[in-house]
Amino acid sequence: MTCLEMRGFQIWKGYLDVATQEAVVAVVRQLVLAAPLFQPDTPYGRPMSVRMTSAGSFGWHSDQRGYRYISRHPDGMEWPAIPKKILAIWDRVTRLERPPDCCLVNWYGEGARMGLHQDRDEADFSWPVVSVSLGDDGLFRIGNRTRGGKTESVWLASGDVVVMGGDARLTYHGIDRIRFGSSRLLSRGGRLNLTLRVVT
Ligand code: MD6
Ligand code: FE
Repeated sequence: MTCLEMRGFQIWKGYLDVATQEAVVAVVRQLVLAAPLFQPDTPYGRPMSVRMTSAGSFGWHSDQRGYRYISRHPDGMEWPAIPKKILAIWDRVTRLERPPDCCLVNWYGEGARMGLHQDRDEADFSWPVVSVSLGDDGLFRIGNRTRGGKTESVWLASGDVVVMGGDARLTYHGIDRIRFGSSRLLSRGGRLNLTLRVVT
């Protein structure tokens, strides 16, 4: 297996084999039945193009009141537990004793994107964030620790795992676009990205 290193991000190409990708998609389908995808507004009042939900003790949310973690789905139900199959990926790639307490699920349909952002709503930036890509390819852009400056991009394919830790933990990053229909993993197309975080 090859690991690219880009600006401190570890990019594990092909980390999950197809059978594991299919098994993870199956548990994400169950998760989405328990905690439906929703389309949050940015604090600036515009809907995000990505649809999302979460598992774990905390779920990520955004609305007029800002970006934050909340302990229940916006519809009122508890977030489902993080599936063991997904926790196993965190264990294997980080070898940390502590499990994550949030798995954010992002679904990108045709035309969806995610602007350059920092992940900084967590309490302790010494814990890494791990992301798992499933389905269509996504163009991942990596910038700097402050806004602006030169960036570098890499296509993330289904089964790729990214670890953002250490000096890269507060680096700006985003998804410029997806190649809709490039993968056959998800029956209706699109891209799933799971990010595992330690929140508290
Ligand atoms: C995405 N990923 O791949 C968006 N965040 O759809 C992220 O925002 C991300 O890939 C933290 C760590 C790794 C990531
Ligand atoms: Fe992020």
